[in-house]
Amino acid sequence: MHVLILGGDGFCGWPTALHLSDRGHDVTIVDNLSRRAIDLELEVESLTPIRPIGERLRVWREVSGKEIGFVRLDLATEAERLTSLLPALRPDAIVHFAEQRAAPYSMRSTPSKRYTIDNNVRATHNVLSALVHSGTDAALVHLGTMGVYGYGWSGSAPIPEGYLTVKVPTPDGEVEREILHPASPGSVYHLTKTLDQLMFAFYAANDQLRITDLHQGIVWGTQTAQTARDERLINRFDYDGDYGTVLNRFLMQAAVGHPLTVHGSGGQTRAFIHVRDTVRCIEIALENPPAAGDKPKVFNQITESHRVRDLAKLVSSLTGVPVAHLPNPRREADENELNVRNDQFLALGLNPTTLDEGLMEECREIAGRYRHRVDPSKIVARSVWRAGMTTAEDLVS
Ligand code: NAD
Ligand code: USQ
Repeated sequence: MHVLILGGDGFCGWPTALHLSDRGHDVTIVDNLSRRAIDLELEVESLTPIRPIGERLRVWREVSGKEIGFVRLDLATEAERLTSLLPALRPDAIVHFAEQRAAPYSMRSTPSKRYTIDNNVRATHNVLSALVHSGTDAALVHLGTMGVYGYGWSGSAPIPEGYLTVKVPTPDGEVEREILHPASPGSVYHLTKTLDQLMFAFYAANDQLRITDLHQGIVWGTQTAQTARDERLINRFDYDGDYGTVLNRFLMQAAVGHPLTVHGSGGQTRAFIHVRDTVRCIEIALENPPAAGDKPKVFNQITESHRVRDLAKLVSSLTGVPVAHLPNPRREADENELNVRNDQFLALGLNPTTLDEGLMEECREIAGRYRHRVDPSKIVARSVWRAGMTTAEDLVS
């Protein structure tokens, strides 16, 4: 297959591009390198020393003998260029990672809220309209989020894979309808993913586009078999308060001896997946596209669910670093249950990497090895969901 990887310079996109190339697919990355620009804006760097995209691609050619193409293009602002690129490249499939993906960054300021909406909604819509207007028959796989379902539902009813069957009262009784699970976004970033879902439903129905939406949990880990082949292929590891995700942050904090930054009680339950399973799930999704005319196929791309405080206890017990309960900078339920269905990927052959297998390897090989690169001033989360919320820094200042 010829696969376009939109956002292929990022944390999930880069290892996916290498994995698919290694499996014999012809891969082209499309990215505007905005994530690298945001690092400069935030004055922070990946914990791991990521190399410029040109060097990454040269090294991959050196170690694998395989070529990955690269097009620098902004999906949100260069719609016409994208529409002419598709017939020129003739992809069989497109994987769409290219969005601003940090919830705290999306809540940081009014400009960052606007940027997140403008970038994500326009990028997704431009991809859909370019497929239609260029007459390109490529299956689209999009990286969505578990956060579209939200975490505020009471009780422990399982979260289905995208759709719910509900009974709707009629004058004569009731009828059954299949609907998208109600959306309950917890940040402007998550809001953009709920808007993406509606765009997918529309374009699948109106233009028979073949779309798969992967509702992915929090990704942890760093390396895959391919990114580990040369240090210059190393994957990104975000650790700062905006882009760092919770488990990787705890691993980095343990490596530098910083108390583990649990927000509030740590009763938030979230779904997780190792980056090695992310790349495998994407391959499975590419092999199993919906048919033209089908509604978008939704998979819950997760392997385990955990409470934040339990993860902190686990990392603390492995490393001896204490746990700190900080004021929560976000507006979110302090405690929630989470029971997620993920039957489809398991049935299609996913063999998950569990926390028990991967955690210590991550601590030693990545967090420990690169701890000298941590800027301690970037560890505590500063972006707040509403003006006036207390942060950890208010307590010490
Ligand atoms: P990332 O920020 O590391 O990568 C995103 C890439 O997209 C970057 O290289 C960026 O430069 C590029 N990009 C952004 N806007 C673009 C635009 N307008 N045009 C071209 N390129 C653009 O993010 P990630 O962690 O790799 O996440 C990838 C996708 O997976 C996102 O859509 C995210 O919402 C989703 N996801 C991530 C996680 C996670 O824990 N990292 C979990 C669930 C879902
Ligand atoms: N948290 C802490 N301490 C920290 C960091 C986070 O307690 O130092 C808590 C947060 O308050 C939250 C939970 O951990 O309750 C998860 O936070 P996160 O930053 O790890 O994850 P989130 O903001 O939800 O976003 C990440 C990715 C996003 C993806 C999402 C999947 O950045 O792209 O969509 O995970 S999900 O959470 O399933 O919606």
